[in-house]
Amino acid sequence: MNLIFATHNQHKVSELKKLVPKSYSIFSLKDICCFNEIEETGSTLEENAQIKADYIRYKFGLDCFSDDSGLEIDALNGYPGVFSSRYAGPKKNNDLNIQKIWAELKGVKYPSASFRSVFHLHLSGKTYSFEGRVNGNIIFEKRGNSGFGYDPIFIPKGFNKTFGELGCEIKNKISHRAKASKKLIDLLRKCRID
Ligand code: ITT
Repeated sequence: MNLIFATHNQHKVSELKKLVPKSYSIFSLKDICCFNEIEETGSTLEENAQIKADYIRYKFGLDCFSDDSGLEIDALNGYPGVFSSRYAGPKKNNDLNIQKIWAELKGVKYPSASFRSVFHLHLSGKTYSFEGRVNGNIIFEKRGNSGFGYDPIFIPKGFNKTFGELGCEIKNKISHRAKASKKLIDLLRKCRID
């Protein structure tokens, strides 16, 4: 089955390709020649996930799913959350985002946080939403080169290495995106689409 993933983020695409069974083919926005920036005007992950999936459904007439995700830090009242990609400004600079988080967390010992991912799916005239979450802690140095975004500063609960150090095989067993993907695949299977 072909699945259109309404994202421009190639890291998300490569994770999804490893997360879904081989019988599913994932196509990104680039693959369908959609290069438009979809404005994320929502105030929650749920709203932005819906905005991205709706854009493709109604502009291109295609079923698809989207993922809006973010890092929610308890000591920052859930920020950067929905602003995770552009926390330090609209240029979406990952290094600056991390620097800003460290500055705001100054003095907080081993801050707790979670990654949360919300998927929005359009399928045969119906819509569905799935959530995945992984809890952990933030560290004040970058460790590991695997993954993307905040992976080098996030240690998932039960581990002593960051997602950046653990690599995609372990991340894909426990991550927020892995949990949301599992719910997506379960639903597609229930609808007997595979
Ligand atoms: P699309 O909107 O095109 O999907 P995006 O990167 O802008 O791509 P989001 O709006 O969902 O995606 O922003 C999510 C940001 O949260 C992302 O850019 C990372 O900074 C961070 N993030 C989300 N999931 C992550 C993960 O698994 N590991 C590290 N950082 C992550």
